[in-house]
Amino acid sequence: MVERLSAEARKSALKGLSGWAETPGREAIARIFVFKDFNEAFGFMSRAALVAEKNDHHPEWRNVYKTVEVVLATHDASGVTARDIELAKAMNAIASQFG
Ligand code: HBI
Repeated sequence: MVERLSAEARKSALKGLSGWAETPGREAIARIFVFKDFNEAFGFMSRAALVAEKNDHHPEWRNVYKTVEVVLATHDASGVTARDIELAKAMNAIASQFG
């Protein structure tokens, strides 16, 4: 079972996660990605989905046209864990491949 990060650990992990922030009122982290168009947004989601499946750790996300809103938390730990930080880093890397 992966360990829930303390508030302090969450804050320091976020320092290395460009664009991500804690969600108010819930132990989770979130980012809004904006792409050129739907095609790129969905391409991002397709690649991120494969990483999520490989890691058995899945995002809570919403796509409206070229925007993808992502919230990451570890349900099993009722908070943010290293798995969320890892997936956020992977998502940032995938997003950086798009224009
Ligand atoms: N994804 N975000 C998230 N949090 C989880 O606790 C989780 C998951 N994907 C699969 C998963 N847990 C499995 O290990 C089962 O616990 C559902």
